Amino acid sequence: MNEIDNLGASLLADIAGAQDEAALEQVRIAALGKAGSISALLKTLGAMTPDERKEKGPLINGLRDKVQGALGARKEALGEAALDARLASETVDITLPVREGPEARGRIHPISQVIDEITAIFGDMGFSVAEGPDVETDDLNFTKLNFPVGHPAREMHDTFFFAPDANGERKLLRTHTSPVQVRTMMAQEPPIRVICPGRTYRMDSDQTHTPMFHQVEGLVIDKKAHMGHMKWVLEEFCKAFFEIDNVKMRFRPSFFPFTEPSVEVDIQCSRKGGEIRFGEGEDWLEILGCGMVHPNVLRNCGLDPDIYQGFAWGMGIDRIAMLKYGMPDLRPFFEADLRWLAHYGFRPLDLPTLTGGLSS
Ligand code: 2NL
Repeated sequence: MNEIDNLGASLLADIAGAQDEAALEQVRIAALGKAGSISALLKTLGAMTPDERKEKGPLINGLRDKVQGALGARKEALGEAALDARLASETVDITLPVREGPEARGRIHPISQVIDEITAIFGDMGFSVAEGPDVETDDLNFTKLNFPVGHPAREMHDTFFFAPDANGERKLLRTHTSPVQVRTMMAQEPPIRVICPGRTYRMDSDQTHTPMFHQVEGLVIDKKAHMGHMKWVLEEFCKAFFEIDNVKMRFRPSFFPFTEPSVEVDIQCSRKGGEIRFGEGEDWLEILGCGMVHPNVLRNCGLDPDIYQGFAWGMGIDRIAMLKYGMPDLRPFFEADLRWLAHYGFRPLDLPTLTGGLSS
């Protein structure tokens, strides 16, 4: 055996004996590194005679290739063995429940949830959603809606008015979302099908009233929209919202300045053991007010009452949220108590849809 064969045999033995990648790297450096044994052999080629080089060159280069190949193969084998060992030691228990990420831990406030539910229901009937400012003009909040001078809502002690501006105009916090519907009628041609959810304000505060609360109003304007359509729309809404197949509804004559005729609507319910259930029983619960849009309101909004007619309704979101989800007190709605929200809030990824279930 010559020197080259000896070196080869010893390096191959070292490679086979390396037990991990670090040990293998040491063998590689000792052979092929700057001061390695094969590198030293390669350097001797330069000083050889051409005949000598012709003989030794292929042997030395062959040795280098063989060692490089063996190093590569051993490295791959060690990598696979390391992975096998890791797989054997790190088992995953797939029966453990998945821990929630931060995006799943937040909660949707019941008011937002109920607005999303109402939007899903009326969206399915072809309604769009309109929003408007909380700070309104007296004209849009009252005058265009046929409120007479001296109506109680126009009293200083019932509504939050701002100080008069340079023109003497007093802005106010809207007392209902009707001004959004007024804006809609003034801005677009019928047919109109729109719902307007949002914050509203009245100077009122006790167990069942907060100065800021939420309303959703709806408006339909067309050439032949009539009270039969209104009853159907409201009945379909109540069934979908309270997630019941049938519900009796009672339409009682009432009065609003902006509708004629005006109606208050009750839905059938049972009150047993302090629990209220809809679509069964002999009791009634008032749920909303509605009516045919007053001709004066149509005219004030630039629509000809001899061509167009329609219906509108309004209801309190906070109130129907309390009724649907059995929340006894209105005040925690606006106290930002995370314990309350953890109990009554909704999961952010469970968006209400008619097909997927509104509140599942
Ligand atoms: C209630 C009653 C109601 C309306 C709101 C309305 C809006 C326009 C024209 C005519 Cl632009 N009407 N809205 C109509 C009837 C009743 O609300 O008890 N809300 C809590």
